[in-house]
Amino acid sequence: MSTTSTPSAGVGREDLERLAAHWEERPSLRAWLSTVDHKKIGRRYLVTAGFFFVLAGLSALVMRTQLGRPESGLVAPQEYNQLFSMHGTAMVFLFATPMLFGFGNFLVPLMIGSRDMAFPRLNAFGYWVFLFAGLFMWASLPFGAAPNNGWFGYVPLSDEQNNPGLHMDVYALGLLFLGISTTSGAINFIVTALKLRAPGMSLNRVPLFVWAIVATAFMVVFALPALNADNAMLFLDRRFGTHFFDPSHGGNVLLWQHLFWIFGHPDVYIIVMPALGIVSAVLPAFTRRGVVGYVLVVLAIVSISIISFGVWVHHMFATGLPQLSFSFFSAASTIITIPSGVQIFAWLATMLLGRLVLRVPLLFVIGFIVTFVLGGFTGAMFAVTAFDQQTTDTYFVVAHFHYVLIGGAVFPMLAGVYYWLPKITGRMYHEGLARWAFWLFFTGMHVTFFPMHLYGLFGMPRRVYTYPNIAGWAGWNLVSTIGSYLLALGVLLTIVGVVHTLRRGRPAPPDPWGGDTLEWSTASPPEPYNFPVLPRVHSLHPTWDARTAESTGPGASADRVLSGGRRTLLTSELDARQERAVAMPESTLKPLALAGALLLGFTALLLAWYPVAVVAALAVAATLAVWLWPPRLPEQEEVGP
Ligand code: HEM
Ligand SMILES: [Cu+2]
Repeated sequence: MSTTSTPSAGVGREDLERLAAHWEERPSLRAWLSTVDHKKIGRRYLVTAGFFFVLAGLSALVMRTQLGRPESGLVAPQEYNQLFSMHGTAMVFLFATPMLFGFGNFLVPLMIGSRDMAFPRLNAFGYWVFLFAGLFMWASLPFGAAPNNGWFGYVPLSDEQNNPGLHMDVYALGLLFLGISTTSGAINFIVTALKLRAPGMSLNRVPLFVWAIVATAFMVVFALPALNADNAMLFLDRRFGTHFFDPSHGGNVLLWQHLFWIFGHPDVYIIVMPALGIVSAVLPAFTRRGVVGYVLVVLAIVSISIISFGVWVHHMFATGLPQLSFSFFSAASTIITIPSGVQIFAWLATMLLGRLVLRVPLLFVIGFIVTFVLGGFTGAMFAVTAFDQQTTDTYFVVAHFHYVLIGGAVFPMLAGVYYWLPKITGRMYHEGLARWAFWLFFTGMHVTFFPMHLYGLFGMPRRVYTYPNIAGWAGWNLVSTIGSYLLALGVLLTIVGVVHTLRRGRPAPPDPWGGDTLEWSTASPPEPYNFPVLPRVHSLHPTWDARTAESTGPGASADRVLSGGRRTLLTSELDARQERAVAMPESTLKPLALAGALLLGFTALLLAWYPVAVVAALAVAATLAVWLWPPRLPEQEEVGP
């Protein structure tokens, strides 16, 4: 049953034609470069982040091939440094966060019953900046100038004396550039979720995925400035002779670590939280019931986002900070497992009380729970300072955080990919291929990373390009390497599956799984305007609620069709009472131009072409002025409450 493409009493054929005329874009190069449609931007984020994942994964395969045998000579030490640094940096900054932003961009407006994000042009800008910053960083690798001091870039190893060349300038400038994208995306999510929810979607009816995205966006807004400050100071120290991190001139080395981890620990949750939101979105469709304990899960999400700011020192237990502070941060790190546990128990209860439909998205959710819980155990072990002292900078840590990051982010993302593929592409995926991909990925993951706990405990340090032939290290390292190829095969099959879906998949109905959130009440793929009639929401599960169909079908009020322009509805923040209709922007090339001017500026800074940097700064200012010039406002369309 499609509630969207057939005209009904509330929305006539004429309305549909006008909606299409306002929102549709005829395919052309210009349209492609200037679109502000959240669905297209969301898809681009997913594809681009996926591409960076493949590059970072290939770097990992080279590392694993090098480490498969002792004293192997495949890569030189300097190359190895760049490989693990680009791998970690790209996985965290260019894959995990943008991938989740991709899901958020595609889904948040659909889930809350809106026609677009609150700031569609800012959204397009965020994508272009992400693409350019990603290319900016990856382009350094073929020149042998890629970041080479790990994803956390500690000084003094990153300073000018110890690390000449462009490596750490690429790191500092690349992350500053990228931060512009992440920040604008986060602000957009916050305003969208607060102001554009469908009438009736009061805070206690907001889907858990949207809660997770909003909490994440708040964490980004508060955490990212610390990283930006760190990188700005690093660049100034390296290029312009300041001494923020130089103790011989009154600077402080630990300042880098504090600022980095004030950002870095919340960042773990910035990566994992929306992924957990995906789990809460996927489960209802495959258990045939809502997630148990909605209010508790929301409280868990909110409290994690706050507590995560209070535990950063647990990444610094091996520094000489005062013992008392260790006790405090050790306790806080233990406490944060409680809200995480609440969510896990809510999902387990949902699965126990529901009727399981064992399709591929649910398989990935189960894979996630198994892997993530194991990663959580080892994490709790680090909260004990004495244990941490023994294992820091060994492969035990590498094992732990891959269990958390792959378990907590990649498994849920793959669940999300298969779950929403019919909605995004309008076609069904091949179940058999998908199952093979799951089993290869799951087996490969554990074969690769479980042995790392062992050789980590046997003392093998991380970030070494090779090692002597020591019993217990060599054998297990070979196992890890074989596992990483299985894992890569799983990723390859996923890509094959997506291509197969696009080429050969059967056409998907609007709601193939029986999902509960509003995106399933739109066509697959959704019309450019998302909803012919903006829905009115009466419960937490609007698609399961017959009253939603009534309020978008025959007899729906005409003031929620809004076909007189690119329009959507504004509602109040808490109880989502209808306020008024707002005009949404047309497509435009300005976001691309602004991002391009920034790319020129950052490249000029990197290569020390300072006059060009000044020109780029002027271009940025000019583009901003044109962009922000007050438009002539169209008359506002009045709507009743
Ligand atoms: C897809 C399979 C993956 C493989 C085979 C893999 C392999 C590796 C290896 C071998 C290292 C250790 C380098 C060293 O210490 O010498 C490493 C480091 C790292 N990996 Fe992965 N990884 C994978 C996926 C991921 C994902 C999905 C993420 C994050 C979302 C990630 C984040 C990191 C980080 C942050 C580091 C630390 C880099 C540093 O030491 O600064 N990895 N990985
Ligand atoms: Cu942490």
